[in-house]
Amino acid sequence: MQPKFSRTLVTAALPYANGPIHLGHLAGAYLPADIYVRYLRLKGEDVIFICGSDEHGVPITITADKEGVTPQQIVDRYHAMNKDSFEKFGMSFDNYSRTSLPIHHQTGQEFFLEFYRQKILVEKSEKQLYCETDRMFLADRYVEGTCPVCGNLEARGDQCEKCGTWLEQTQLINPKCKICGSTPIVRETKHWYFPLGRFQKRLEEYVNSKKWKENVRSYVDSWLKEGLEDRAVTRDLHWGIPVPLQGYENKVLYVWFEAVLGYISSIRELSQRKGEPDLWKKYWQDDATRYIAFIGKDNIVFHTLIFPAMLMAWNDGGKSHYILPDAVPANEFLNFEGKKFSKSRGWGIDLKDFIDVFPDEGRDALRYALAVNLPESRDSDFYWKDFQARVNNELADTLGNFVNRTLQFIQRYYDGKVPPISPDKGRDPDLRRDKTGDLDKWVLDQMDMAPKKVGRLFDDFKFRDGVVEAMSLARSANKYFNDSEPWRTRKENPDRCATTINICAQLTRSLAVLLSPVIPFASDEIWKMLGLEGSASRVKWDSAAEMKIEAGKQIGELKILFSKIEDFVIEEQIRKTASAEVPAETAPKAATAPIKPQISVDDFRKVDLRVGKVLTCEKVPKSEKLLRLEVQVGDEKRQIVAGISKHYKPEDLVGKNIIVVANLAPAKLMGVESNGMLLAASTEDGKLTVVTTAADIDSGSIVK
Ligand code: B3M
Ligand code: ZN
Repeated sequence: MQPKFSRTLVTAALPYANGPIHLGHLAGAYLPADIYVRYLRLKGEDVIFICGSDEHGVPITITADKEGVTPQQIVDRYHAMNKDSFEKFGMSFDNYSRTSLPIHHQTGQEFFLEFYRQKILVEKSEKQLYCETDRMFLADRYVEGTCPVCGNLEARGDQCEKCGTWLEQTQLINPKCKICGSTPIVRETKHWYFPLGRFQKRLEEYVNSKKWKENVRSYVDSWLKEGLEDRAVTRDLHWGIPVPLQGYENKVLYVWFEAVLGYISSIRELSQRKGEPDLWKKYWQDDATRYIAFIGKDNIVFHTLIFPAMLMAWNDGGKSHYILPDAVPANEFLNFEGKKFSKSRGWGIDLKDFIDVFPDEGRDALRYALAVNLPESRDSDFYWKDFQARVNNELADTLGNFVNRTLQFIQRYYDGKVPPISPDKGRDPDLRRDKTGDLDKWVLDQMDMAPKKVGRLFDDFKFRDGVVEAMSLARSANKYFNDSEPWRTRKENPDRCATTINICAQLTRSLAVLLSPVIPFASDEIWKMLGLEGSASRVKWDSAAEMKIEAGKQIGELKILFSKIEDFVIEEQIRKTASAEVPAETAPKAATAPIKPQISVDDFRKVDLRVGKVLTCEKVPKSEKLLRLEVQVGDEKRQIVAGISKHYKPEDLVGKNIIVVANLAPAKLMGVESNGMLLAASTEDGKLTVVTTAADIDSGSIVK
């Protein structure tokens, strides 16, 4: 199918340069992107692969504060480390840039000023927490306090991780500055907002005009259904791209506004390095280019709604015209040994540590084990035992074994030269087996179909299935070798044997091409062992269907492609993983949260606790944690939102007498007003029960 595009721009999410890249990152965006780009290059397509470090934002400054160094030192360390890890694992970027570069600052400011010139930005003043000790406005992650919904003492300024409530930092009870621990004051501050809501209609048309993966489309639809709200594009931070406006000297562009523009600045940087300063326009400003953005699921809204809206807004200005993403094949999450990766809890393994344990062929081994288990439509899991099985049973015993038997046979019995095919005389006298050479035909038909079948799956971003399809040719090749019994025909029917081994050499080459997007290093090893020039990743994809190896071809030096992973090696990794985090069942019983500072009875009397009868209860749309209750409190009816849907089915709460904090200031949670708070008891390890009256009593009764 001829693509209607003449070139493809592929980007992969810019990872924050505040920590090492781990397996989950590879599986989330980078490996699928690299497999796809390598495949397109094999198809002879004009493709450019762009990425870089995301070096601004609060994740960076928090890490810097924690280590007592500057943000620049953090990003310098992790940019270099991650660039090196990506290179080691064969991420074949055409450019891996970084957003602290001047060229990115210029790009971010250019877009901001264009929107400012168009007068589409909205300036809003808002209340924000300001720390007088650190003399700075506190970004959400710099604030911690009690969640007004579930009482979690460590709720962050933007969200309570315990009940999932999205918060305004001024809603936190008893907020604390996370840098110095002091109590911040509320101060007015001004920020510029991008009017995302104004693009809702056009974004709906854009979304409806593209093909999305199921997991992406449902997420986007829920955001559109909720209604798009204005998005802040400036922040009170010192680290980032300065806002190029008078009176905004102490503010920077919001990281999520400028990071996506890193895909543009990265190509501009590459263009300058190549001495073709306008090269980037061929990719970003030409409708003949198809743009595909590979990301993890937590970046979907930024790449399917916010970035397209920004590009639409730029295009409205008429200065030039950017293309929009044609596809955003976001993956779900990869878990590690059954749990989420967690840097803070040391749960997972970084690429740089992995390569220390599994050097050389470990790179392909990991690429392969992740590729056949990518979280393409749902979260998936990396288990050490599964990794060992994939390497030992598939890479070593299936692929490696076939390649080795074929080449060993050529070396030992044909003086290292690929023997000729003799179709007429090369028939097996035992026609029962081979009346029309159907054993050869059987395997050659599969070889003929393989690039089409695997290619179709890769075209649809179904990399797992594509790799499985390529490996099924390796399984058929092994069956062909076994059933042809060259060790027997070598004596009884040398022409037959020669035909078999020639076909096996062709299959070996075909597998090297089909698998080179996934295991590029091993594919090149096979290429070298076949005595072929160049690289398996630089030939034509469709040539995997052809018998390209000439009879008489001298093969190269042989080596074992994949050595098996011993049990003790894996057991050691499992032990290290287990010790990284004491399993909950053996952890010392979580001590209850420390008792808060003493208060007087007068303080307590300020809180008005009442009995409330639950009349109705339902889930809050788009939230995994919130329930909306209608509660009778005396003669008034109230709406209360609570982060307890993980613990209760709505119908179980109807009719219950709960305890309500009746004089708490109303709060808006996920867009739903909560007029009061219900009391619930919870433990550190996540158990929760709602407090109710032991016997029936009138609603509105005072609790003291
Ligand atoms: N750095 C979030 C992340 O690392 C963000 C991605 C930016 S892509 C422009 O997941
Ligand atoms: Zn909470």
